[in-house]
Amino acid sequence: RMLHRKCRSQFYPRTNNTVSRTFVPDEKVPWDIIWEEYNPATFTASHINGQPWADPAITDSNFHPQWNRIDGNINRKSHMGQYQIVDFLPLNPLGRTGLRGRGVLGRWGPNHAADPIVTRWKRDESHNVEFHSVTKKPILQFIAIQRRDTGEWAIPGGMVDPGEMVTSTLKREFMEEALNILECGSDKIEKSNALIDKFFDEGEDIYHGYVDDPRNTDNAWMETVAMNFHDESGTSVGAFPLCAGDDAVNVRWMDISKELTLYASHNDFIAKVVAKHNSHW
Ligand code: RP5
Ligand code: MG
Ligand code: MG
Repeated sequence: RMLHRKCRSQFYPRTNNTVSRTFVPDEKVPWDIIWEEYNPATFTASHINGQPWADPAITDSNFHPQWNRIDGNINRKSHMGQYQIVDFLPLNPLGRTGLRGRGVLGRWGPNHAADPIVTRWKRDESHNVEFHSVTKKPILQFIAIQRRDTGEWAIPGGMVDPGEMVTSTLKREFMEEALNILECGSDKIEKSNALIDKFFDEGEDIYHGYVDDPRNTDNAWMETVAMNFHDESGTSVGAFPLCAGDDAVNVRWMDISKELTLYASHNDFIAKVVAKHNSHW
């Protein structure tokens, strides 16, 4: 069973260390372990109030969420199966996080994202694939962005808009965060629309489920669909100029190995891509 860790750090992110989580030891994470005195603080960031992407307060008399369902065009189903509702609030399927409320997340319950993992082989100046000196395996690279919120490197993922197809989110978030068409849109990319469409049509499923995101709480959590888009020859998207945009402050091709320390549980998704390609780790 998966054990979440990044959502049990001492302070809740983006609060200048003003919001503390109750310390939850590993063995007390599962809800079925009885912990009578467990009474964490409740925190929902005030800036999410009234945002079009956020749910109303749980006490709002006009709010009638359909838990565990497709609710209008909002997907309130979890990849992890049915989640419980306790005292009118969804319960994090992985267990305790030391904080109630929604934190900075918009939705009560699952918040759905998509993660495009764009890869190519690492090559030398003569365009030959590079092999690792110890493992003798070819080295894979993926497009990583540096997140504005925590400064950590991550897959350029983002939230699925209401009613949006996940396949569209994967492509849209990649274009926004790694290619920044609006500000850096080069000729090369503009002339490559059909190529980009085709590239994003041929993804491989990597993971769908819970993300160990530092923003998770007892009542709101991140889930994702991660897909791998691989440029085998390194001549299509693998040769595009990169430009950080939206919530990314930096973007680059990153060599893949087990030394990576990425945001949330992104390392685990990258490890699955490595297994598919039998590349260096
Ligand atoms: C992570 O947060 C997901 O895996 C995805 O990469 C990301 C989506 O949130 P934003 O980038 O929109 O903040 O949990
Ligand atoms: Mg984004
Ligand atoms: Mg993002």
